[in-house]
Amino acid sequence: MTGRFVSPESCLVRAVPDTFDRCLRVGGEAPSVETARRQHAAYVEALRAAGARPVEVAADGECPDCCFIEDTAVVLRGSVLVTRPGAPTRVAETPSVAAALAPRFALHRMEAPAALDGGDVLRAGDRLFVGLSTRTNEAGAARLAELAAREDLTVVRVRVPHGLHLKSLCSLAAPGLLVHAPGLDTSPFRAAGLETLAVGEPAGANVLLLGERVLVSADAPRTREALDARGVATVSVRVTEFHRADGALTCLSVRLPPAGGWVT
Ligand code: CIR
Repeated sequence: MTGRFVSPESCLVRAVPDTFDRCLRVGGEAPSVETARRQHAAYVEALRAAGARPVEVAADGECPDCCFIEDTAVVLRGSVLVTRPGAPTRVAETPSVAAALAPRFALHRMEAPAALDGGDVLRAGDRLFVGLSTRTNEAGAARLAELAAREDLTVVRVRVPHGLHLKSLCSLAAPGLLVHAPGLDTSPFRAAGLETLAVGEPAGANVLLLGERVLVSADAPRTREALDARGVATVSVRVTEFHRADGALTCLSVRLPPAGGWVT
């Protein structure tokens, strides 16, 4: 493995728009904009407390899902792929994210018919696991693989059997430990040397590893206990309004590594 796992140097977050209650979601009750803003502020504070200096991109009311900024950008090493999100209503989110990244990273683009959401890309060392989902297609995965190869990163395709994104179903709780929802085929991850831990709580499969600590949704107390029992330092964060919008912890930020390191 080249490069080492590090704490993010900084991260991009995007404010919750006034239109957030019109976000895409499979069903259930619409999120409250006001509560979402309070929870977002606490999430940003948790990032700050973990040392991952948050930088905010302004909200865009024309894009109700814009706070799910992870879906718009995938960090490689010195460059970033600005995605073409798989939901048509989310495509307009990317220009302002690209503008925020441009001073620091070389940017790559993605053209139709390729589509990819950052929530479908899980970084583990030199590997990028990419979920083929309702949002990410083979052309999107192929574009990612082409760019990744230029930076000595390997792309491993994984079928997303249900749910929105690959990272709705799994995420890293430590550099070598994958937490995952039951029903996900973990063989590609085990083949890459990752240990796997099934967690029953749907909100538990998406945790956010930030250096020495891991953010866990307050809706996943048993997952937190299981991680604490393994000596993982967890921090509970309440993101109920983002769960209502089919989102979770990783999707609310793009983590930016210092040179030579990788982050989740
Ligand atoms: C969507 O359907 O696109 C948003 N409502 C949720 C996106 C969540 N993103 C993520 O998990 N990476």
